[in-house]
Amino acid sequence: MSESILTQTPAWQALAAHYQQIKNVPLRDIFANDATRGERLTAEAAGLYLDYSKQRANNETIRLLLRLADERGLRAKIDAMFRGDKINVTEQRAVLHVALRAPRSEKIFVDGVDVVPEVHAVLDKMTAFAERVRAGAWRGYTGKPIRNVVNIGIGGSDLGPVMAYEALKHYSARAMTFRFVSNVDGTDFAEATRDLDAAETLFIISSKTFTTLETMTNAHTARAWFLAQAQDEKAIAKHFVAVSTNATQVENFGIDTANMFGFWDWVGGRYSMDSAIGLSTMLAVGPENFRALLAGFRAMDEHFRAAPFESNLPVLMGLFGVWYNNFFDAQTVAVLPYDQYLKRFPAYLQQLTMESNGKHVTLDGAYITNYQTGPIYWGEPGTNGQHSFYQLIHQGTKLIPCDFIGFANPLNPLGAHHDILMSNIFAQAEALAFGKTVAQVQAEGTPAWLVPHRTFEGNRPSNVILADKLSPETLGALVALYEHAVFTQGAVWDIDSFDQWGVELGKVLAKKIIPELESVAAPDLKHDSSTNALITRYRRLRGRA
Ligand code: G6Q
Repeated sequence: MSESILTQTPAWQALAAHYQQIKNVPLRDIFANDATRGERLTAEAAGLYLDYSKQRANNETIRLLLRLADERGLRAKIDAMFRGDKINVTEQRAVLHVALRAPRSEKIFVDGVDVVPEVHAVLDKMTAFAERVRAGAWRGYTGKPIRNVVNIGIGGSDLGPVMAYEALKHYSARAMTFRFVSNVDGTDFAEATRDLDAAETLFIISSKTFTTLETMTNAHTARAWFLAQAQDEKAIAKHFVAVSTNATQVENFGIDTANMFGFWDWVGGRYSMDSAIGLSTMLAVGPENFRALLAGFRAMDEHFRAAPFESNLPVLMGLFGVWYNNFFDAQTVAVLPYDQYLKRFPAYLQQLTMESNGKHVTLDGAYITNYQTGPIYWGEPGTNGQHSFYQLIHQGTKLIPCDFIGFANPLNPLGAHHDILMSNIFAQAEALAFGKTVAQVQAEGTPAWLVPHRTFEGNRPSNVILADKLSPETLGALVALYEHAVFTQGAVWDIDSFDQWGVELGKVLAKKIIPELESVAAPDLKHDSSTNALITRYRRLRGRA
């Protein structure tokens, strides 16, 4: 297998040379020489305004990044995804989360079959079900309506639903309780159900494969918890529904497949929050808001597919990510939503970005030895982070590009709160970019010995994403923005952004260790000395020595 050739391409080489010229140019100077930059270096789509003027880039940088996108065949790759080509090469699958938000009139073919009617059939089934539950017409085994919904799933079958529920809580049915169980740690299930009445509780078992160990363990625990009260297996049909692609396993578990909501192998787990995996979201916010969410996704899809790259939000964001990751050697990206409802957005993005682009071989299987792929994503909602980790972003020795996300109109207007909140986004982005010079610090009468400590170098780049308000539409557009930025980067790095072989090894090893922990007789341990010693100590602490 040969090495990837990305770094030998003309655009890459030109960017490497250009980096040497621009790497020490302060944003302060760039802005001073260009009075309209803050208005010009912006783009807008699907209700989102992106200010990328505080990127360490000039016209030439942008020209070269766009050339890189062209050289890497981004346009053809976008078309291939939307067309339903099997671009997830290692799993031989199409990648069609965009079909989940296509209107009924669209036709998208996978293996000669138009998938859009199936998508809408599932959406209609979800709608009918959600309406019955929300109206109190779907009754539990004692005749009581459903008041509690517990989604059991993990990874892509959990992070999207949790994030969307939290993000859209303002629009949710407040008389209902929504809980999410993902961790195989029994505490997760115990705490999520301790105050719930089984007679009023609906479990959604969300698992594409319906074989995931954590989810199946939690699902069986839920079944036992429910039956301990209901005492009748026939009652299960009223309290358990499934979201899956695996009808056989759903049936084996004892769920009536009439209460199964399907999806397809061309929907990746981390790209599935707008498929039936979003059933908990629809139950919480109602079918109309769910469709508004899909419309937001769709608006960004259309923009990504049709807009010229120079004004294409996901393309620009993706390319700036490459710029810092590969030329400035930035290792992480901070995502900083200034909205409490988006508190789970960074966690959601971690899976979307890192499971997609944390890869070490190209699509052809060549080892990537001479450039970096996906960076580490992390973040917390503002303003909390300002009083903890922002210190390192402002004055540490690492470069951390930031994405600030904010909304003009609050969902909970309370006195001056919102202006205070938003002033912090603008102030942080300004401080990061322009800092505070030695001369400015001296002019404040700071003693000489303290001057270095109080100086801010600046030149810390950020995007500011601003929208009118956090609505289902805006959330859909925001998620699609990141989905497609991830796609753009995967296209440049020549990797499969849609597989996740890296999660396999640990799963296989855990399956091997489970019986070694459980067995009464001391097992013949054949691991390394560290793993053997840990297992032995655990067994002793559990009284199984
Ligand atoms: C996401 C991954 C992974 C997956 C979970 C749950 O892209 O594929 O996070 O979503 O492992 O899988 P199941 O839905 O099959 O239980």
